[in-house]
Amino acid sequence: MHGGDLIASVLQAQATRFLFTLCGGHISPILVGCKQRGIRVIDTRHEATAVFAADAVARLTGRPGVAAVTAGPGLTNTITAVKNAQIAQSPVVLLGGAAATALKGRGALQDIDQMALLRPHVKWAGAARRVAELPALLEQAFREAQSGVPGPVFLECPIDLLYDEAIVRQLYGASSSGRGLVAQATRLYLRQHVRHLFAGMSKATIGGEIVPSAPEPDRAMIEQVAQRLLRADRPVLLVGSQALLAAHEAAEVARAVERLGIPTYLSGMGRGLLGRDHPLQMRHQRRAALREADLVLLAGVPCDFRLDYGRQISRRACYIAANRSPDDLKLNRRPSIGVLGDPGMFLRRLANSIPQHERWSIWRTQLRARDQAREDEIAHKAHAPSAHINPVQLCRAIEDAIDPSAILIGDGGDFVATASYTVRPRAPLAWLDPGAFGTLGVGAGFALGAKLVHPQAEVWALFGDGALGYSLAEFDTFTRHGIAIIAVVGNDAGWTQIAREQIDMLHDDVGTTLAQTDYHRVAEGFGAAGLLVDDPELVPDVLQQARKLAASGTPVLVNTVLGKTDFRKGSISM
Ligand SMILES: Cc1ncc(C[n+]2csc(CCOP(=O)(O)OP(=O)(O)O)c2C)c(N)n1
Ligand SMILES: [Mg+2]
Repeated sequence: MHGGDLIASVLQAQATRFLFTLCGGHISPILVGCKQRGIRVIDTRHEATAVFAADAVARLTGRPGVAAVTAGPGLTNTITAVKNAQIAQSPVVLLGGAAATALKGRGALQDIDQMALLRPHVKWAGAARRVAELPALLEQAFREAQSGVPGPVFLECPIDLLYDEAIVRQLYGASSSGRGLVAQATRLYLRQHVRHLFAGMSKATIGGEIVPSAPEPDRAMIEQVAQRLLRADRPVLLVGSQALLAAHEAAEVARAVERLGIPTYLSGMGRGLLGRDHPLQMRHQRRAALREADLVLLAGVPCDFRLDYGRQISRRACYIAANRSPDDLKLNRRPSIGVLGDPGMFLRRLANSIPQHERWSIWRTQLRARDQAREDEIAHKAHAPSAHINPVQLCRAIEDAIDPSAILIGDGGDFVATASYTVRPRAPLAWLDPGAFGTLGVGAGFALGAKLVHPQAEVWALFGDGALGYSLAEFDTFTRHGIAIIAVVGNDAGWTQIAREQIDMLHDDVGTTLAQTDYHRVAEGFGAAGLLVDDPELVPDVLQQARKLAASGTPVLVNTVLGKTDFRKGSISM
């Protein structure tokens, strides 16, 4: 076994099913080793896509997703996706190739200080310097990625640790031919160096699957929360991504939220937790609900910009937070009760510690009425006249078209924000967006990861035309690997979310306009199916056609020509 095989064996022991990559000479043995062990190697057209895909696998399975990229530019290309995973607290294991150990700092191809590059963006970074270390370091990477507050990790794997000893000897021997004293000394040094690289191989062992247990919330504190909750008249619950980290327990978290009976808002990976229509779930007017609530419970949601840095919660309210991160627990605002631990587990235990009883029905009815009023307003907006397709109307057509199995992915500005208010995820973990980093460009990678994890599901990637630019070349990946996703592009010929504010405030659209490009034809060029729709009347039929094509195994891009609306007017995030 060479180092590439060792890595592949560890991945196999960790039940890794997919390795996302873009090839490079530095990592070839990892790719070949993985293929030989039945791990599906998916080669993408950009390293960021590989990491985004690994991130999606992690979010949907609750186990680390894995990507391997080559040294130097391969790694620098991943940074945005790695940072996105860090901010989203997603356990991604990134393997990076590197220059040969003896050639570091000597001008070798693509040799840069990779550890310094990655360290600020990962939870843990390790560099292997001997072949025998590879299994233990990779196992540590898996442990670190998942424990406590999960996040991406990085393991640097120099090329001379990945090939077998004979090849490495040859590699070093070949670079030191000559008879002089210096050449002989170099050869001796290198021989020693190679011996060191391969020392201790007999002791290298491969351990079993690592599944760290979730950090447990304190029982006494849960009891305290329960007592406080029972005294509340107008409680509101927010459930965010962190409550869904244990993906296989999503259904139990959903049952707990139902049992609690608190009016609930869902965000991030929490969206879809209660299915398409649940009387407890509110979708609109969250700000007003938070202002009026006398108790606010944040389960895996930090008080960041999305909650106006905590200012949305009334000063008079009892504010309770459950979070794995001690920093997020008191970010911008100290909770009345802060419970450190897994928020999903917290909700489950809390639900078991309050007696079943119908509560808060007047409050719930009040919020429900307001929610419905906003729904009616949106329905009204869908009928506003528009030169092309009205985005609200399109999103409502998507809402009508998608299958119960659908997984939705959002990558874009205004169009995706509109979709997030109108298209309802059908089940837990059926909506993926970048998270708090707001990264454009996640779409193709997320769709790739989602379709691989759930091959039977309909995967709908909703793209702004601007955001699509980052993902377009991956239609090649979808075609080559038979990843039959459905992409719907809201083509408003511009970076509208930015243009809207820029024009209003600075009276200039410079840098924010795009062309009404034939993206469907680009997808066709890559071997996918492309559909164009400009007529609102035809939208439902075209979406059905897209579903049929995808069901028959063809990836599809639906290019929808959008008109203007004022649906998103006034919304801005800072
Ligand atoms: C990587 C990255 N670059 C730039 C931005 C800033 N940004 C936020 S929304 C947006 C516009 C998105 O345009 P599009 O995808 O076409 O969606 P639209 O708003 O037009 O519906 C931009 C450029 C970002 N969030 N991420
Ligand atoms: Mg746009």
